[in-house]
Amino acid sequence: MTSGATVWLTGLPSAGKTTIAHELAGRLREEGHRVEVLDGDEIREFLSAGLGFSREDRHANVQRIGFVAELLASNGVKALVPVIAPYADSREAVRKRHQQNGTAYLEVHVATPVDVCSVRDVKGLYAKQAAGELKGLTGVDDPYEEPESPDLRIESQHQTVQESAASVYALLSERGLL
Ligand code: GGZ
Repeated sequence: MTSGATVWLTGLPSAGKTTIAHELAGRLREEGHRVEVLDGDEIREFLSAGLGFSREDRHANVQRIGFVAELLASNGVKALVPVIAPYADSREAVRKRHQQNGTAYLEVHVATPVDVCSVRDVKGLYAKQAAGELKGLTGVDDPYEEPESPDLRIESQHQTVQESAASVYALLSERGLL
């Protein structure tokens, strides 16, 4: 069985987390790896249905996703997780759970600045927030605690999606996870 691992891509809305995860997933699948992308947006429809965006709900969401990712990773799957995960203690709890189970865990900070994210505004959330139709948008009027020592930091505004995905691929390779 090939090595499983969780790769958590944390960052602001529209930072590029999901796009990078799917690009990387494609490359890994082509090479025969088993891959699952646990996308925050999709997960919220099912596993985290009913949860909102309070600190408590975001924490619960991240713990649920972390639990599933660890199950997958411990069974040889590359679990790619493009989920905001704005609170450092929530992320640390997920990392700890992986460590306790001896499962590989990599934190990738997709560090696109908020001014770039708000121009991209893939889902129109920044515009809604600016228009007063949405409150508590991560990075604008809700906290995002930047990772202090991620395994990798990606400046997505300075490189292509392919280059960003390649840097995560290189990290997996360096760590002996491919
Ligand atoms: C952040 C929000 C919000 C607020 C809705 N703040 O880009 P999207 O739109 O499609 O995916 C985002 C998703 C964020 O869910 P996560 O599970 O990644 O977040 S967390 O880790 O904080 O639990 C975003 C959308 O939900 N969304 N309102 N106020 N993102």
